[in-house]
Amino acid sequence: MDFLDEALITAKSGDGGRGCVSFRRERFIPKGGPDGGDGGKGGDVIVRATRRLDSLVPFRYRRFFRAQKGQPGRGQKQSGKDGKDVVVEVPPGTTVQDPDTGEPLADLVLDNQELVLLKGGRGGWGNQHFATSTNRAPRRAQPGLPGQEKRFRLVLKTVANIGLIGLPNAGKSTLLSHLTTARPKIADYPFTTLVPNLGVIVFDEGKTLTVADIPGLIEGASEGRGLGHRFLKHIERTEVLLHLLDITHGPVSGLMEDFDKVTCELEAYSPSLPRKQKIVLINKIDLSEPGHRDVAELIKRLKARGYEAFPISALTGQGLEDVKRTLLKEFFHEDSEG
Ligand SMILES: Nc1nc2c(ncn2[C@@H]2O[C@H](COP(=O)(O)OP(=O)(O)OP(=O)(O)O)[C@@H](O)[C@H]2O)c(=O)[nH]1
Ligand SMILES: [Mg+2]
Repeated sequence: MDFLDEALITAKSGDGGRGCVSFRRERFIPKGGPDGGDGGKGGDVIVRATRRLDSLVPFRYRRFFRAQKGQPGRGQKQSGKDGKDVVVEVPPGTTVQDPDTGEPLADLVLDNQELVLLKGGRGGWGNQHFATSTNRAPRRAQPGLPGQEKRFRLVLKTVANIGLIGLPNAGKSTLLSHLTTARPKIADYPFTTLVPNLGVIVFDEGKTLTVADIPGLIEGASEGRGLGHRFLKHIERTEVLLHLLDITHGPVSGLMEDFDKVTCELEAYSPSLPRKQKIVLINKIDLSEPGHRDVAELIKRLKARGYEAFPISALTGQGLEDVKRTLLKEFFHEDSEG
């Protein structure tokens, strides 16, 4: 899968057009006054979010964005045309940063949200503005102001309602493929998922929620171990996290350790992450014997810490109706019976 979540671009706004030096020429008026028009304004550099894009891949092929120059002014007080703006289209969820300081300059979350990154140069005044009582024939006009050139870093942080987290191999991608039409790679080894996958859960009445499946987290992820840290930013904007535990990692104490490990990594990455609404899914329940004591004990322990937990099988779909109902309630304040 082609995925790119960071890109560097250079953009330049248009130079202003220069003002014109010109004098009126008409029959019977031998010495017409100055009539040089103003130069047009240079085009702006605009960044705009569009839902048509979902990655920064287009920036692999185009890194330079230049707005048009303003046209020079002309005689008969005609102003030059303004230069055309250049629009840098990005997927929703993109932040624009200063590449040197990392300072955020823009955060584009909504479809069609836009912002002027660089203003075009103002056009120069034509000589019509420079006539005075002592100089009725000024030969002076202004050049336009130059546009600005600057580099920007684009960083895409996925905008999903729900984020899937857990250790590698916990079954996150399997769950994504069961809940949504996404078809991520699934395999029985850790780090199957290398880049985030997105899917959409469609409920009755056309309600939808987007889900982000990120690579598994391991201890030290927030310091750069494994792959997960690079992708934690993709769950920053989610509202609910589904935390998957693999029951086959049992006993209960081991599973609670798994849970804490992942929570610690989230905390180390950003203190606000663990405070997101979190629902725990005890996965691969089809592999444990029915009514297993561990499951009940685990649910009890998680509940004591304030978490709702559901036993599920991402593979067979067992228990997923309950999860969906809970999500419906959480996001749409709805009780859908049945
Ligand atoms: N029996 C059973 N196997 C499951 C279940 N969920 C996932 N698996 C298996 O567990 C393995 C890992 O599943 P993935 O969905 O790739 O796990 P992941 O969490 O996305 O793993 P990474 O991408 O490496 O982080 C695969 O062999 C799945 O078939 C389940 O509910 N029951
Ligand atoms: Mg995966």
